[in-house]
Amino acid sequence: MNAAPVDVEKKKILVTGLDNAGKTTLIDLVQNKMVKTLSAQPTRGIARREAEIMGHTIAIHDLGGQEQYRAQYLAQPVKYLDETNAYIFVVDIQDKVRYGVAVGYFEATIGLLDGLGIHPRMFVLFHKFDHAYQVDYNDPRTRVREEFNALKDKFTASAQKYNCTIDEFFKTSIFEEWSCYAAFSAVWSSIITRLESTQAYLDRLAETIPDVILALLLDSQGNLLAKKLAAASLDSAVELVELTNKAINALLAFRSSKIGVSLGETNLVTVNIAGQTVFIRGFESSEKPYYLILAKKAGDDLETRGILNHLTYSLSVFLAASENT
Ligand SMILES: Nc1nc2c(ncn2[C@@H]2O[C@H](COP(=O)(O)OP(=O)(O)O)[C@@H](O)[C@H]2O)c(=O)[nH]1
Ligand SMILES: [Mg+2]
Repeated sequence: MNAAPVDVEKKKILVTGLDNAGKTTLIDLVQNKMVKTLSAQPTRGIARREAEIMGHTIAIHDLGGQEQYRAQYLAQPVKYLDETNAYIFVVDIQDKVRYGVAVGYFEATIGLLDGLGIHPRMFVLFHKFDHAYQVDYNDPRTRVREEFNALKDKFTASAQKYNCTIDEFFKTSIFEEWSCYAAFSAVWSSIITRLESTQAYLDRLAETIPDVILALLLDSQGNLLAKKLAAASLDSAVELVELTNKAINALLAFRSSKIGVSLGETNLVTVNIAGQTVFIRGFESSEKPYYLILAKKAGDDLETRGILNHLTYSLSVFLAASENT
């Protein structure tokens, strides 16, 4: 179904949504913290940036959502939509007045993609899921959750009109950075086959270790390549999200610290976060650096170090073996 990619190494992600949805802020966040930027070429109404993930060049096209630009894309669909591998639609969940306009724009774009025979992986981000909105969403006395679900149904129905399926919906907020990384991590995995198998491998590895709460695999840029969460062992999903967020931030801080630089690729640091011990272990595969983050309930550190050595060895062999797939 997908348009055959001319260059398998190159992938295109299209990010659209109304103006003020938060697209540029969101991409800036992910790009600055996570992705190795190759280029940024802002132009009027469209910003194209390139990033590199697992040997793939990923072009992120940020389509401005102002009315004048929307009309422009819709009039020249081939120019803007061609060869899209993943399509991200960003909705300002706090902008209730424009829910209808947003769905209309989404549907018009899906229609054009379908007309061109392009069927990308599709993601809808309910963005700005924070502050007062989040409070209302969690308050059963308001109707916010019902409104949210009704909006989600509208997107699903719009996609179905063109026999398209939305791969995943996300609630994102720049105030919960992890929510943004998780959404983009799902997008990367959907278009890079190697990441799907890496995820399955990490799942299998993590299942063999007792008491693992969290296992994350990141590349040297901090891109989340795979994640395994044992939600059941924590009190709430919120706690887990916080732990993950802190672990990633600890890694990013560590990487830019003096010790992080001098220890190089065979480093191991431990941090105590929210009653858990978080191990950050750097390793190499095919001369490229990776990080494995493991969170466990405090216990026998020596045993965990042994486990980490075993895990990173397995992962480095696996990553090297899957290099050319
Ligand atoms: N509350 C909240 N505001 C956000 C979030 N992301 C972006 N914004 C704000 O939304 C406004 C529009 O953002 P921008 O990225 O320019 O939107 P764009 O037109 O879609 O590119 C800015 O004032 C941002 O600071 C978020 O997650 N939560
Ligand atoms: Mg913008």
